[in-house]
Amino acid sequence: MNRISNRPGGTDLRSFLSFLENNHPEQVLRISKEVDPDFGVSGILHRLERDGHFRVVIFEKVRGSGIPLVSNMHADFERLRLALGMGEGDEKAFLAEYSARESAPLAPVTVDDGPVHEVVRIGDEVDLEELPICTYHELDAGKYVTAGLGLMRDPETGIENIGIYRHMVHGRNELGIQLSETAHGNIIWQKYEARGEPCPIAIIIGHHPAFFLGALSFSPMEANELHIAGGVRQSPVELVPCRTIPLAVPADAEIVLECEIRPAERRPEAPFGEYPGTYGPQRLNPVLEVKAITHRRDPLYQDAFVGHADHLLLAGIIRASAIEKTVRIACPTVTRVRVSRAGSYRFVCYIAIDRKIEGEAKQAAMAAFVADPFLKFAVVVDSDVDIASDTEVMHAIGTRVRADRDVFMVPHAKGSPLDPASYDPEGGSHLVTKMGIDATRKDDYPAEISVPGADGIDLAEFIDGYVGPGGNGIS
Ligand SMILES: Cc1cc2nc3c(=O)[nH]c(=O)nc-3n(C[C@H](O)[C@H](O)[C@H](O)COP(=O)(O)O)c2cc1C
Ligand SMILES: [Mn+2]
Repeated sequence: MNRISNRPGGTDLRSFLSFLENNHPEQVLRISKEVDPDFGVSGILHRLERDGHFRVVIFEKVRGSGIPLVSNMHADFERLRLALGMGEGDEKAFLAEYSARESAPLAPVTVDDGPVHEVVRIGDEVDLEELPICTYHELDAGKYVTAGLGLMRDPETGIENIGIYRHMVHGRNELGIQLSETAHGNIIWQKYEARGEPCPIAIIIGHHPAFFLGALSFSPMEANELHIAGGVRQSPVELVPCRTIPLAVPADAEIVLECEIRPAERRPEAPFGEYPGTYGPQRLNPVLEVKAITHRRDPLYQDAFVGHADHLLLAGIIRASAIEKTVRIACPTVTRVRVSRAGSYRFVCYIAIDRKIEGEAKQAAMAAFVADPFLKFAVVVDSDVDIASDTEVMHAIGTRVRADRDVFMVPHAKGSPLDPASYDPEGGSHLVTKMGIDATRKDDYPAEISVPGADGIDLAEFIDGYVGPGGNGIS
């Protein structure tokens, strides 16, 4: 494990970007030509992704705004690893480091002033049009803020909560919000709603990827994601009090929108292109009034390319950490857990176990479902199966599963309201059917083929210039 000593990547967005530009320039792409916020930004990101490029992209000039746009920050695993200050390590090492930091939260400290208050615009001075907010997919209902970290406080417990919730732009000082039934943010908002009171929410835009990783931690309602973000970036978050709402926000953010969710008001929101690769359906969703915009003198606006690597990888890595912790409690012989890219980092999870007794595999699958409501397929394999390989997992399913014995289903379970195969995808139902698959070898599994002595053969003795694995094996 590689711990940060002097935090070369800094603790805010701009310091991480300069760290990348100075030390890992291959990670950054600057586009200076003017780009259209409507499909222009997403068009370039989409083409880059299709060509296998996952750099963070700085759009220096987005039409209609004087503020640069930082996009695609979380689309590449190596960047997320660098964000934790890890010079090397695979996904398994990254998850171990992330989980350790998640379990060591740091309380924030309050400061009087900070860069995020260099410019303060209140009331009539608020104009969202100043920001380079984009339209991404063809049928999207409008422009969307896609990487705002929504900070709220539970009115009963006083505990702060953070999540990213998408915000459709309704007007110069009005936004929509989609609070999934599965999000804590939804429960908190409902508490204000039941009292008929406005729900204060500060939308934090532009921060260090380690802050994002901590703020999005998959943790119980009682956990405060501000503390976890401090733990994950290994430095306490400095908070400055908002000017118009009773919340305090990270002093080193780029931009903050101080908002209130108006009680009882609803407006049509979406369709919006979402992570399953389909549009989330239109719903009657709450409306936010933006009471103030505060930002740095030369702010950076950050977005996330929803439904693409940027969004999928960030959310997926965090989910794997939560699933692994829960599965380990339920099944001590677990050797590895992976949320697969093939399942949009949400729907499909592979679990490798060193099976000792019957029933362990199903126990592990059930634990995975308990940990993550979005998960729909949990596949459990033996520990000699490399779960980094979808091919090896499919081989285990193909050869070791007898469906009537090894598959179980959980109908009417809580899943993602964006699941295109839910009980009512058009209506945005979050009820789904989950499937657990025990693809481990059973006790009656026949002997597997092997060639005696193969491991001891030195191929160079037989083949001139043999160079071993990789390439075509012959120089
Ligand atoms: C780019 C991105 C966009 C997201 N959009 C939404 C959204 O619109 N609504 C939502 O409820 N969750 C969304 N999520 C997931 C939540 O942010 C995530 O589950 C978070 O941990 C929820 O926090 P909470 O349970 O504390 O409210 C998004 C995540 C990412 C990374
Ligand atoms: Mn939470």
